[in-house]
Amino acid sequence: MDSINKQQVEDNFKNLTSKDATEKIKELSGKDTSCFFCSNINSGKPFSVRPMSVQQLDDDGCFWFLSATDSDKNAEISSDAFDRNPILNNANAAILSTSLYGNTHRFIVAGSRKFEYGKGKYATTISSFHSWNSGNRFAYVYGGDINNDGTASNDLLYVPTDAEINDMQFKDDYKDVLGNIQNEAAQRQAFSQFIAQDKYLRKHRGGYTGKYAGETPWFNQWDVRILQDFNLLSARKMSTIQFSIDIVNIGNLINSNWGIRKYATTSGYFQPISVSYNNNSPVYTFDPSLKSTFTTSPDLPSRWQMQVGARYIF
Ligand SMILES: [Ca+2]
Repeated sequence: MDSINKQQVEDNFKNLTSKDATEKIKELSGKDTSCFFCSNINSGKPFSVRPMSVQQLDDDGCFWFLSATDSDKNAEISSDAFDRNPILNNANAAILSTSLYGNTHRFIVAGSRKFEYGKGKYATTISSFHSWNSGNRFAYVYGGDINNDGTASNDLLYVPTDAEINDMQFKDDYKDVLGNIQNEAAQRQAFSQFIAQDKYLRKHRGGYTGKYAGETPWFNQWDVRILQDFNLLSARKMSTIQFSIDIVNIGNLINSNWGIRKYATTSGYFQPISVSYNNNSPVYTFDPSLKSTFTTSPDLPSRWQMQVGARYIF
């Protein structure tokens, strides 16, 4: 549309300001119940628009989109763009980064073979499916609003050097999750050891972590299905009784250390260290019981499962 406006001579485009702009906005919004909200971001992406419904327009030309009914739409816009947007300074700046979603690599091996024997009376089918996946993305963020923008989950973590850790103030007599009192020295030492055990953090000491720069370890899953057919032959037709066994994540059945998933967090926002302010000075707390970035998930993807079945085919 902008290129058309530049070419044609009709009077259909005009820059308005102050009272004239307000009056025109009122005129337009009074005619229609919806409009398109345009975001002209500068990240190389096409011009984007979002349909919105105007609820009210005040005398200063301000639109009000809030509604008394709640469909979570307004909250979703706010949370995704702000609360769940790990940043260094300005959450409104559109900066391209690694996506939180999707695994970068996946390798799959699948196969199936049917064995027939007993002069057609029996058949055994063995199927195997094995996949290897790169890990899920997550962001290292503070547990606390260190940049004071009103959100305590969107501030990317700075990885201090040991000298800088010595200058950080930790909350004395902090009680960890196990109920033990941890003084400043214990938290400093544990935080330094935590950084040292993390492959990404120890490479970025003296700098900030990247948005969704964390990646959980690769994981694999091996599934097996066995079908046993008993063919019942008669003069008129053949019917089959079939028994099946499905074993999901059979590697974990063979060895409890196989087929497991490791996570830093299930939310995508890992907060290893917390921060609050005391007279404008940051005060940190680090739980020394946190000794490694990744823990084994206790959820079903880290377990083996079996299903048995039977069916009559005729
Ligand atoms: Ca913040």
